[in-house]
Amino acid sequence: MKTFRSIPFPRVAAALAGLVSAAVLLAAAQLAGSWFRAAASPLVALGAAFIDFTPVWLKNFAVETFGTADKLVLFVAMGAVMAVLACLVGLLAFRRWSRGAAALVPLGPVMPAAVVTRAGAGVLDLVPTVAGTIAGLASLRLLVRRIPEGSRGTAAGGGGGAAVPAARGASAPGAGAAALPAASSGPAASGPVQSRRSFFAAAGLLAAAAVVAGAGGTVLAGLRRTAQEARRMLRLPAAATKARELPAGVQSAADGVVPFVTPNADFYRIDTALAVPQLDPQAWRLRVHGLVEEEFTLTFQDLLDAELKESYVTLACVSNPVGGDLAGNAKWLGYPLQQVLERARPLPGADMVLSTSSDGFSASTPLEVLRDGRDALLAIGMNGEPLPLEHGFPVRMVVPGLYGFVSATKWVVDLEVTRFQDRTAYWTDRGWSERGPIKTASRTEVPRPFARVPAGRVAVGGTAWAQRRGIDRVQVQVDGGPWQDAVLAAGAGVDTWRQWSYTWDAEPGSHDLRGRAYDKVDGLQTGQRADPMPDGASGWHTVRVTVEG
Ligand SMILES: Nc1nc2c(c(=O)[nH]1)N[C@H]1C(S)=C(S)[C@@H](COP(=O)(O)O)O[C@H]1N2
Ligand SMILES: [Mo]
Repeated sequence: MKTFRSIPFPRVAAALAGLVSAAVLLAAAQLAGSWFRAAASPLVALGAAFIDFTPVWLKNFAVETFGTADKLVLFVAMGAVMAVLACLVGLLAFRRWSRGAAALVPLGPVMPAAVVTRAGAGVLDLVPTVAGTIAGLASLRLLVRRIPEGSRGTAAGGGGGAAVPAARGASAPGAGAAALPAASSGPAASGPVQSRRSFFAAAGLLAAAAVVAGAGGTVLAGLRRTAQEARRMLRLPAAATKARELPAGVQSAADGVVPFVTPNADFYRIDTALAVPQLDPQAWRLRVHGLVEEEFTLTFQDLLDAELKESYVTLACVSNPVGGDLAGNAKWLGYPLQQVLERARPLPGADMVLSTSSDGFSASTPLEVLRDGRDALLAIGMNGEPLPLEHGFPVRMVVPGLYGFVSATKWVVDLEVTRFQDRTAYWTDRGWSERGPIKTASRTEVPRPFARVPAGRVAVGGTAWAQRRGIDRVQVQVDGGPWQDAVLAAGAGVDTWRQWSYTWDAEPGSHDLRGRAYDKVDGLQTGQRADPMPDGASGWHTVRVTVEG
């Protein structure tokens, strides 16, 4: 408390002025941005740039540690850093206006840079940033001027022991508001106390305005979400080729194993998009070009009119650690990419298709994979519904057998037929592999890690996958003992995962349950531990449980 009271009022006020002005800046930008596109909101653009420029190790750490909450963590961290910077800007501006202004404007150069470097940005995208910066500067000026003049030199005099006459003359900042009315009620109330009042009134007013503008901008942006509306109105056509009916018994016999078909709402989501791209299907175009005999453009209506195919395909993320949950199985409806390529007729020498999304993400998919007859789709439907916005509405790629980062481009708008030696994709530029076939994996879902279970018969179960090859066998081992075959649930084709169960006669104590899968082509999955970086994790999943006596 003592140290707090000894912070002179002008400094507290200056920091507050910076903080409030930063809020004004962002709120004004948000409001202006809501008139344009979501990508133009400076906060989002800043976050997106943050993501693009974060070192790979930190990004991996964030995904591994916070999973799907990684974006929330990013926003909170960004907020904290910005709050500190804003306070410093206020202090600077109080000392010398020009320096503070110059320090605020980087939220100038940085934000426009962030906005402009987003793929698909135009000059109009600068309007929100410029508007926000002007509002922020005005607010800063207004507030800094209301800080009592006499104390200006003091704030500049850094040392804690420096005298602070003007501030000390009135009550200390920690003394509470109760002291203020009495002191300022007299007719001669033109001293520091009145200045304080006037400062706080202005700061309060500006802060309130920022809240209103920010909230208003957010609501407005919401109203402009035509994508959500278009999705609601969309009726999917029937598939010309339906998915094979799922056989009975695809679900593991063990209770607690994930559903065989992942509901859309539970499907893992991984992408670099802070604001979910809002694409209007009416305006959507897919440009097909590059090393092809025929370049052309597809509209959404072209897809609706085409012969569509339905297929169960299990997606997996390359960042999924052994035993992790970044995998999901859905019934996709879409237009075969093979047809797209047949029309385009790739030229000799082409060996890759670079797919790019509306927000600049890109993936490099081997050309032959898209032509070998597997159900590689331009998907528009997921489990009988139009794609959810966060899963790529209106169109995404789904390619069985490849990790999402090299194949599953959401909000896809561009396909370039090219060569691996000529072009690289988003994650390849960040140290990940240029190719990404999915590795055979098995994960034990029940019992959960560190569960306590009663002795006796314990149901063990999980899910295994080896897209394109198919799961052949799963085995379980207790405490390094002999490997036992698990019971496989029914399979639904080589591109979907396969569940399993095993009844364990559990004796009291602490035990390690290890599982491993065989696929139909390469046999036993490798037990060699590997991190997700650069081309997917490997190793046998082990779960430690306690059996109670
Ligand atoms: N536009 C875009 N598409 C993308 C990504 C992305 O960051 N942006 N991430 C890819 C990755 S790494 C994965 S694992 C899958 C995840 O798809 P899902 O979010 O629908 O599960 O999307 C892929 N498609
Ligand atoms: Mo991924």
